[in-house]
Amino acid sequence: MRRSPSSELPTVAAVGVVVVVTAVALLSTPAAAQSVNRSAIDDLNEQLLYVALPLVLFVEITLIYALYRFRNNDDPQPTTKDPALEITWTAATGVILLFVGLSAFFVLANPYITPSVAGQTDAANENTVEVEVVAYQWGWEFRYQGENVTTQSRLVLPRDRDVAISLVTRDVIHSFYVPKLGLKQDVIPGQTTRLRTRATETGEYRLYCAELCGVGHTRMHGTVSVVSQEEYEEWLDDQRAEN
Ligand SMILES: [Cu+2]
Repeated sequence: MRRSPSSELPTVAAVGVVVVVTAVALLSTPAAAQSVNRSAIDDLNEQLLYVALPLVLFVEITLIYALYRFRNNDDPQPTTKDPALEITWTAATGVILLFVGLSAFFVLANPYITPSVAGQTDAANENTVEVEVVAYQWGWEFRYQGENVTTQSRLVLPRDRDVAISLVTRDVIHSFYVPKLGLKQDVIPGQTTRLRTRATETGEYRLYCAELCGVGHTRMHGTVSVVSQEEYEEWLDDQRAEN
């Protein structure tokens, strides 16, 4: 007995989705994140990918199958009313949107992603490294609070310690952007904006200005070096000796 096209369609689409999702899951190896900020953002991306991928595949496979299966259909019939089906797809869409909204909300509410959530005093404890970043046309200055150390272009941070960064500008709007550490914050004239992080991997990370700020904008970059606690203290001593 020949099966009707309508019963073949979901089966073909579902099998295709399972095969492709399994292949992607097996091939992808998650890389370690370089900071708690980056980790929160990567985890969200991954969660949303696992929701989005099956949906995209289901729709595409269904479309391709329907194009092929009904390619010689000279007598198309209008679809019949099916309230149960309509309620199902409306509710399913609602559940997916709720999941996406809640996932994003919990990442935004993370005090490392939105430092103002925790309040300024809550963010700083005695073990927190506090740095003031001064942005200007066209460079970056870093002032280590309580250490009497100021540097240009190069921000050195200890690994596995909380860092509270306050940002001000001498002139126009700039934006402090370190993609590998998941950090991005506008620096606005007349305001102090904030960032909070804890780097978890040592290394050299590129810092960019992400706000077009004049003819020297493309030169407005720097380095963020994440080092061990011992190296950090040695570095601070060297800087004080140089001053
Ligand atoms: Cu700039």
